[in-house]
Amino acid sequence: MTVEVERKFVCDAEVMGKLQDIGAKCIGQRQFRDQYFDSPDFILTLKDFWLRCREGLWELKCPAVSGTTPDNDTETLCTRYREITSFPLIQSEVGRIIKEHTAEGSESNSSQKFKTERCSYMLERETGAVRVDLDQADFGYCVGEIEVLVPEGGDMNAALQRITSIAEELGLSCEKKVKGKMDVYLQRYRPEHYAKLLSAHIL
Ligand code: V4E
Repeated sequence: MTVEVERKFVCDAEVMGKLQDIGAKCIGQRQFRDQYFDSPDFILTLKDFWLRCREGLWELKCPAVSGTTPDNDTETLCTRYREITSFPLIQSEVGRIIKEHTAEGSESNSSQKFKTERCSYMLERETGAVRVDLDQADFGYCVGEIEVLVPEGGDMNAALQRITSIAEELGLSCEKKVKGKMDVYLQRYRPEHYAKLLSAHIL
C-alpha cells in the first residue's frame, strides 16, 4: 500500500511556462471519468474516506495518520492519503466503516460523476522524481498537483521536502490550501453535503 502526498496549486498560464523552464518532461495526456460513492448520510466522506471508480478501477483514499511535523506551511498545504486499490480490501474496509456507524449496515448509494483531462509531467531531481498533474474538470475547474508516492513506512518528511522544493521552483505562494476537483464539485452541486464536510472539518 502507498501513501499519496500531494500539494495542489492554482493552474494558470504562468505555472505552465514555469514547468517548462524548470525542465519538466511531459509524460502523457489522458481523459478519465471519476464516480465517487458514499452512503445517503455521507458516512464515508464524513470520516475522510473517498471511494471512487475511475474508468473501471476502484480506489479508496483513506486518511493517513500524520507522523512528525516538519513545518507549518508544508503541513497545511500538503495532504496525505493511504490508497487502497485492491477490490476485496476496499470491500472489507468500506464494510467495516459502515458497520461501525450503523448496527444494521447501509448501502453506498449516493454518487457524483465528472470527467477530467489531465496532462502529466515528471521532474527528475537528485532526491528523486516528482510528478506534476495539470487537471481540467468538465465542470470548469482547473487545478495542478505536485505528487509523491511513499511506500507505507517510507520517509514522509523527505517526500514533503521534495514537494516543497518543487513548489518553490514553480514560484508558488504559500498562502492557502487550493481546493481539489471533488471539493469544488460538492461546493457547486451538492452544497448540503459540502456544508456537512465543512462543519466536520474534513474540507
Ligand atoms: C482525498 C480527497 C478527495 C478525493 C480526491 O482526491 P484528489 O487527490 O483530489 O483527486 P485526484 O483526481 O487528483 O486523484 P489522483 O489522480 O491524484 O488519485 S476529495 C477531498 N479529499 C480530501 C482533500 C482535502 N481535504 N484537501 C485537499 C486540498 N484535497 C483533498
